[in-house]
Amino acid sequence: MLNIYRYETDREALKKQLERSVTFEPEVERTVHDILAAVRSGGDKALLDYTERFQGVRLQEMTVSGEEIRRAYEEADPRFIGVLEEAYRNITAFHRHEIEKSFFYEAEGGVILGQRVTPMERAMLYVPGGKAAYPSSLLMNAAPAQVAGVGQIFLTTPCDSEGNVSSHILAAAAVAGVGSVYKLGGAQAVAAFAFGTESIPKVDSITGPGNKYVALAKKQVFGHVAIDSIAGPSEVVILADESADPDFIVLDMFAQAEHDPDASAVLITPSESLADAVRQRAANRIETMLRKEVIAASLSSNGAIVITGSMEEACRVSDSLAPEHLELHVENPWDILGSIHHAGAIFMGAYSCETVGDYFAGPNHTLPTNGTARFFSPLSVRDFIKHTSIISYSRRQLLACGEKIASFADHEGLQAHAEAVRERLRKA
Ligand code: HSO
Ligand code: ZN
Repeated sequence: MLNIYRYETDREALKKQLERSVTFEPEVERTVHDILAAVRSGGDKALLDYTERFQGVRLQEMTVSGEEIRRAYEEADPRFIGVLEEAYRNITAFHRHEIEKSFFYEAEGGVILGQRVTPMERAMLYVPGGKAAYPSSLLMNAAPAQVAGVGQIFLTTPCDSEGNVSSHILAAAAVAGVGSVYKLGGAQAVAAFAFGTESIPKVDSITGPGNKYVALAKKQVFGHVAIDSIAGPSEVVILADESADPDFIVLDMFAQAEHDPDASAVLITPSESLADAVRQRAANRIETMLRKEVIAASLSSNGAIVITGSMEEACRVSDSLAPEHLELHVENPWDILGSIHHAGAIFMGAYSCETVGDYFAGPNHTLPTNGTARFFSPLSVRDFIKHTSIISYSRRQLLACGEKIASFADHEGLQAHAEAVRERLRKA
């Protein structure tokens, strides 16, 4: 199930094993395109028609009532609510550190320049239904939007054929104080919030994970609204030395693999004995796992154990993958942190496993996948704010440099630009 590759000699085979394709089939692109166009022009009726077709229910009411949300909260296991509340506090506390301040300063000659930070007014958070209906993702999307100061937050999650949505999602919505919950899903929900319909408000931002229809719909409405990154299958790279516990590594690899047959888990280590122990224990332990088929499919098609010549080389291999999650199971993780440049989140040492970050620690679990950690960042408060430049020149200040500016415009052949300045110089 898990093959061992020697980096020195098996580089090509390893490259093949870890190759991910993130292309969307053209038929899916077309379907999504048609859904977006239909909802954009047909509004509520098109939205309800698609919901009936894909969810199997003609909705009388598109929203979940406050009463239903309250009931989900009250009927949930109070210990689960307690954990949700603590996780939500941790996530909120972390995201408060991301708040950006406006700045203003006095430039040369007393000119005042600045950048003002304001939140988006309306955000839609998408939470998938079915087997990936994760309350954790709801908290991870709601907290940064709330900390940013977004005025109105709408949550949408697809309902089942009876028109019901997951009670765990509703309980998490109650914990996060999100009271506006819609039962819509798929590309049609993205379209409705991107363009607005008679009953759905047009929003400024759409975030949250989803299936390929949702991902493509987000991609296609980008520009009409802001979106977060398009998440691919989840990945973990584990860098480990002799000091690592092979059981911890096996379970952390399984944790990644159980998400999806396309998920990828890779151990990179200079230690031959650790590589062997992990392979052996993974083979023994898989039988005990409830999702063993998914785990086995993921590990055999996208998993690997890589033996490198040194820890420095292991760091370079990890950097070349720019993994979504990187765990450092080494004696002194802080010593090698500086050798890692590309990763969505780095988990320091044997007791900082990815599960801690998925649910509880505070940093966002929406992370750049598929090598995009080279240039993208985790979901954050920054995704829910925007910047406005502020420029303030007085008459005297324009007089001092107006001719230079006008001559710049002359060089671009833009007469009105130049005259806009010279008129002021003449009248001064
Ligand atoms: N590992 C996933 C997030 C998640 N795990 C949700 C459990 N629930 C992507 O970072
Ligand atoms: Zn996870």
